[in-house]
Amino acid sequence: MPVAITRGVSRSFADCELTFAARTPIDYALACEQHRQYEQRLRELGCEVRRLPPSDDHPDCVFVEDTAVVLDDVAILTRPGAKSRRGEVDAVAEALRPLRRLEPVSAPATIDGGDVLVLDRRIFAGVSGRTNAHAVAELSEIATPYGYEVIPVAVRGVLHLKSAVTRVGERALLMNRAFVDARGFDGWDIIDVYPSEPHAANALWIGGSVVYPAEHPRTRERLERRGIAVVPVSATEVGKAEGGVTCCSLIVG
Ligand code: CIR
Repeated sequence: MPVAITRGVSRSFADCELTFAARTPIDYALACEQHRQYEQRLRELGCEVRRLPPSDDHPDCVFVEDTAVVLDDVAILTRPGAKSRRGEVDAVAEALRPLRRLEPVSAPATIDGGDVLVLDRRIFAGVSGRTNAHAVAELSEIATPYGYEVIPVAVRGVLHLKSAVTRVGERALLMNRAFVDARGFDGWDIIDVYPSEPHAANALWIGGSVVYPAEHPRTRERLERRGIAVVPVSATEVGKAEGGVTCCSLIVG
């Protein structure tokens, strides 16, 4: 049974980092409720959810995805691009320790897990405002001996690579081509987000289904027309913090 590491919503969530979005009020109670429902969907899809307590000193701590890159044999501990987020890593490392060998990246590398899309033995690493070339080199040094190939990808106009492209099936990707160049993903069946839903590319593929924000109904229709089983969740509050559904868990298979 896969383990899903999650972390509760910080009481300081409203002070989250923002890069592209304008700050709008976040409803803390609603954020907690949506997070509970998200965890429940993960359980229904066969995960054992291990929830870490939130940290009030770390507004963005609910976004555990950014603190590690979990591969089959090793977990790479990140050094997040936003200084305010670096202290989030230790608690997640403790949760990962019984499950994986741990390898940290070190300064001057900065990397957020949201920039790392693992597609079988290929690791696409978004070079973004958060993830730099030093980190891509370190990732490659760590992962290559385990049989992975690390491929840097430019990301534009959005926070992370996985805000631009995620996996939604054995051979299918969901993408917004305005944010990432599709040519790096030759051989994949690419489903485009609906044009009026630019932030609809972040989906969590798990247990043969896709956990997906209810806020993108047109793109959801596109997924369903392709035969993809969609499990909707409300993700309005994490969306206001520039987060999505992959960001709120680390799946350890
Ligand atoms: C941040 O700027 O770091 C958070 N407000 C959002 C992080 C979202 N994480 C993700 O997409 N993996």
